Amino acid sequence: MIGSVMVLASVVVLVAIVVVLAAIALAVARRGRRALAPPNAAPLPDVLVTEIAQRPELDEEPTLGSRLGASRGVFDRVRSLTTTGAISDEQLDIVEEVLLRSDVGVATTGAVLEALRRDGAPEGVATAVRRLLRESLVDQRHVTTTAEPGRVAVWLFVGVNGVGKTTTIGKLAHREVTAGRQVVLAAGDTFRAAAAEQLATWGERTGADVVRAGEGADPGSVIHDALGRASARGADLVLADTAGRRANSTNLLDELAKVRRVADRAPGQVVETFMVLDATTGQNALTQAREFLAAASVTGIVLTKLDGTARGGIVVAIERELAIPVKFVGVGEGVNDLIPFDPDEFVDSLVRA
Ligand SMILES: Nc1nc2c(ncn2[C@@H]2O[C@H](COP(=O)(O)OP(=O)(O)O)[C@@H](O)[C@H]2O)c(=O)[nH]1
Ligand SMILES: [Mg+2]
Repeated sequence: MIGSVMVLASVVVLVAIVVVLAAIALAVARRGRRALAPPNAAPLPDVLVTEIAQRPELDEEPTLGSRLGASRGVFDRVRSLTTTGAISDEQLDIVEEVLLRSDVGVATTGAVLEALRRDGAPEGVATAVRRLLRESLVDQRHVTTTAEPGRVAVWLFVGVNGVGKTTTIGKLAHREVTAGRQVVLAAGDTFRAAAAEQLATWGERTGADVVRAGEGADPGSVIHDALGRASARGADLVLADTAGRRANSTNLLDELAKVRRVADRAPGQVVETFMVLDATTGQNALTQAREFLAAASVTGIVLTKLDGTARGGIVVAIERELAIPVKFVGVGEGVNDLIPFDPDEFVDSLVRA
């Protein structure tokens, strides 16, 4: 008995000695490494002057939250409601006013208020509003980039003058070229020469081919030529611009339908028709959209100028009332200022504390 205790004690002592020795060895090794470290470099001068002859292009990717400041501001009062559980009439009034000011529309506002009256806000008012707005947005917003084998995918852009069609095409060209696709831009807005010039500039900036014709040329033939070129060069995608107005009695919507038929004929295949809407026009954007929807089979909305409006809630109104997904949002005039729309990020940007 005593013997085994002594054996155990000596084992413990031995282990302790080994641990102490290992610690000492480690400390010595560390000091040795420190000693080997190079001496400090020469001290930096107080002022470092670097001359940049040309400013490098900043490839900054904006986030939705960083550009939605004005729209988020509208929700300040909702965010400051800290109540949980039953909601007072005054609080419901605040929610109503905020939602209407943000332009989510009468229908969505009514639905949110009804749900709050019925269920209260067990998780807090702001969180409940966030959830209810998110539920008003669609989940499916896939963007198709490929056509059937042997055909060239076409994205057609429609919308009234000045909403941002050409700029959006430029930004998307950059995006797609960066993703490794070969892109051809079709200057289908032949209403005035400047429109084709603008597209040509985007082509130069982004490395996309541009097919254009003179002022007043038939837009259908420009699209046709662009498809021919894309097909001959084995390009992946044609981005087709269109005019947002007509000089004479020719009906704009009839012309769009014709352009679409040309674009969808082999070797082309229209895989996306983007209706471009200007967020700063608020509910007017919805009225415009309804007119176009009848003529063009729109597959997605691009909502531009979200950076310049407090009415960001228009996204909700659009999706609820048109049942067409917002696929991209424009948040500035730069080449990177286009973001694939993410509904969770969007409602967080507005309502989350
Ligand atoms: N702030 C801001 N301006 C934009 C955005 N998209 C387009 N624009 C500007 O809106 C104006 C009209 O755009 P443009 O592409 O020519 O419109 P189009 O007539 O539909 O082709 C231009 O000055 C663009 O720079 C955006 O997302 N944010
Ligand atoms: Mg244009």
